[in-house]
Amino acid sequence: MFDGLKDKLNDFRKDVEEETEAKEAASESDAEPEAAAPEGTETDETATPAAAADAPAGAAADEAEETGDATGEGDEDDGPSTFRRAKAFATGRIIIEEEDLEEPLWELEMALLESDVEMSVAEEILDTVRETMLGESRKQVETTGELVEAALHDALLDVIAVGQFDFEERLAEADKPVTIVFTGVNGVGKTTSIAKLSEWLEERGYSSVMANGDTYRAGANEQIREHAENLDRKLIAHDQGGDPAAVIYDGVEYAKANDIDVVLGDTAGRLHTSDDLMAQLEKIDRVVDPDMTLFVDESVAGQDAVTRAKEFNDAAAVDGAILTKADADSSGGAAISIAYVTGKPILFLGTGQGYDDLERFDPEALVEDLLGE
Ligand SMILES: Nc1nc2c(ncn2[C@@H]2O[C@H](COP(=O)(O)OP(=O)(O)OP(=O)(O)O)[C@@H](O)[C@H]2O)c(=O)[nH]1
Ligand SMILES: [Mg+2]
Repeated sequence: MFDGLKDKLNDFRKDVEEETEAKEAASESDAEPEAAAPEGTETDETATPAAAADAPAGAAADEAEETGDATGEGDEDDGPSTFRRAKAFATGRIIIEEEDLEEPLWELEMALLESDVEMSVAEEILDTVRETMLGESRKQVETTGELVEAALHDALLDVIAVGQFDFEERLAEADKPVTIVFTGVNGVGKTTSIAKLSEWLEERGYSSVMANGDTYRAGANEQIREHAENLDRKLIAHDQGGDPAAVIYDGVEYAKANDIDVVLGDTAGRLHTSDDLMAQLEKIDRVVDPDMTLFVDESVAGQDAVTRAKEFNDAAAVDGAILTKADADSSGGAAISIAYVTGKPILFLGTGQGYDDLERFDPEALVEDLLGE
């Protein structure tokens, strides 16, 4: 799960380590009296004015400019900076400066975008990493690797944990039955997730009934009935073409009459632009007034899943998301981006086709996994 992203985050750590090691080696040799380094510096210092004096030659002027670019800034801080580095090196502290991070941060940004992390989310991550690494906290860690890890940890957690709430606690506190409606585009795993969640609830002592609000697709009843039978759960279904709101309403009535804790209401896959189907969702909202609407999408859809999450949330006010097929996704961009972009948390990850393949989404555990060896 998300192995490609893991590798890329690890590359960032290596990049920064290499940058700082090179600098540390340089400041170490600067600090040694016998070091030959001054030679280069002297040449630079004499070369710059000389080239400037001989300005007429275009090439020489270019060269002067280049030299100026390369060492100009350095000339001003080189003394204090080298001194600071040497001192820091002697005391075992890490000094990381903006210029050390420039290249690795650029690489990190590219890596995040390649992994389908949404642009605004990637920028937020970079800002936090930059701030953390240049800020005070650098003094509390021992190695550059640890510093990078701490910075990435905070940056990732900040975006991934947006809006998180304890699903089980909310369930425990809510009046029963709790009605949960599942929505999302075709084939992303809504029906499968309902079956998995029904099993997840059973394991925690909550009874549930399934209500098939997908009266649109041929074969939808048969599919969900198979799950209900496998799991020995009650299914409420009407004929194809019926009113989805009426099916879920019946599910709620059944739950009330039979002391069932949770109603799991399926719906047909739809696009947020499909007016008829969106009107159905609104009707479900009016008639049933669900306690929660969960947006389901597949992790493998990456950026598309992020865009859809935003569109559905705008259209139907979702409470949280289930991200399926995480087992087949190497990039992890959707998992990282959805909460930040929608303000609504990812609550579960689908990690396979079995009924047990549903994991509570735990931002802290995910971040640790992403940064683990
Ligand atoms: N590998 C993997 N496959 C999954 C996961 N969740 C669902 N699937 C598969 O995805 C396919 C579609 O799942 P459905 O549950 O039918 O999707 P749906 O959203 O209900 O589809 P429609 O009702 O047609 O809109 C099935 O073959 C599932 O087995 C998951 O977490 N991992
Ligand atoms: Mg379905």
